[in-house]
Amino acid sequence: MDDLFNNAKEKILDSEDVTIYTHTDCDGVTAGSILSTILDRLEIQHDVNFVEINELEDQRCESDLAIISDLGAGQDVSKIVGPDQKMVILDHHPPIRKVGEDLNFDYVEINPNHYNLDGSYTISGGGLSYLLAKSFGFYDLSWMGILSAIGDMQNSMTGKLRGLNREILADANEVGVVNYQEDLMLYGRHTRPLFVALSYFGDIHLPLTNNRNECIYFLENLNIPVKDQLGNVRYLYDLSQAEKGKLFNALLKMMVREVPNKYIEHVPKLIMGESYEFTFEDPYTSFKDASEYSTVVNACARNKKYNLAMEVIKSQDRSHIQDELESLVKGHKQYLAQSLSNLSSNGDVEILDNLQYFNADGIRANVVGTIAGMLLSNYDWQKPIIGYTHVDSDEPMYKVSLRCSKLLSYDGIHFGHIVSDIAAKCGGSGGGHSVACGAYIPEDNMDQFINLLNNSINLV
Ligand SMILES: [Mn+2]
Repeated sequence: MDDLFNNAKEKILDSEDVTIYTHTDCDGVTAGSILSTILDRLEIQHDVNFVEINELEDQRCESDLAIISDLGAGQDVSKIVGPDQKMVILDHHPPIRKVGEDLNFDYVEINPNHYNLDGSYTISGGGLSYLLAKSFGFYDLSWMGILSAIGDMQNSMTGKLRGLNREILADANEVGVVNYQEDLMLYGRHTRPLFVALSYFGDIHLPLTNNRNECIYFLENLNIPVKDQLGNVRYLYDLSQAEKGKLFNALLKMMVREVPNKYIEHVPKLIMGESYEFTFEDPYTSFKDASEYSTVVNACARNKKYNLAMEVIKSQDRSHIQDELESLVKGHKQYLAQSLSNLSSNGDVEILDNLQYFNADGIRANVVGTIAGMLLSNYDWQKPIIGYTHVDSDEPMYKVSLRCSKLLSYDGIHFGHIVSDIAAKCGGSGGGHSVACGAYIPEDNMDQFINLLNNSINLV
């Protein structure tokens, strides 16, 4: 792939102005931020456009060069530029074009799937954008490659980054922008009190789930103080290795009791993994830990504040956007909590033999997946859960989001593949990760989709 990156580099150096088209999720926004930073440093004029997958084909570029990131592999890009213009495609999704396929213009397409590398777990759109930055010697941007990988859940199978992501991590570690360590996989390392983080922990329902008092009692029993000597509440970040070890053993014991035998060997992977921290950020902020940082980017992106998200990533000094950012993140959390409680109080989750589902109309399509994930521990974690909601389209269409426990994927089920097959049978399209994926399904075929999905898996 080195040759391809050099080819892309030449195309950039040959251009007076560039238009970037990037996806609207955390990976896409981060990829756009990396590309924009490269062009800033080269003093090349450029625009960044954030586009949904179904909007890409309609884009028309006026610049010398179009760069498409975290998108493009699965779309017809032939009308975006004309014969006198050039194109660079940096995408990790399954490609529809073969290597070297002729288009009407000069282009280079870089896609790990062309080299038998699985784009879901080995490199993200932002990772590819970083490798391009690296060809200019901009190693300091490697931390953004890590942020995009985590935002894209590239670590979801093993709890660790692997493949080309690992090489980006090595760069980031070497230039001193990212530290990583074996750690407990509790979300909120720097921003959630430990007992709160514990109450949200896990793919599976535990005695601790949504029960803060039980969590405090559990920690006290382990001699892990909930507050320090000054009376400040403690975070996972504050724990000693010995305390983390005790917590690991206790969680392991508790979780093993809760899962069927076939899952037991996989339980440690739910509890332990790798954490990634940005060395230049302050502790106890939303920006220190990569997964917490990705939540901030997602909160911006899902409220269509793409430029704000890009500013967060590109500028170290956030004082001028601090207030806007805080209220946005707070509003986003409130929206999620409100949507969740509306659904729960209406008892709107239907439970089938192998599947549970809810109609999410009234909830914004781009947070239905998040909501589904949050609902999972309240219902049956042993079955996947899907939510669906109407989206704007020529014909009446649902967007479907699926989430399931990692234990199901460790046991060999890949819902991204299953959903992709079934969506195609129902006149729609879909795909994604083993534990988090989605589809677009014509309204009239939604019942068929649910039935086929329910029948295609046998979890008992
Ligand atoms: Mn991506």
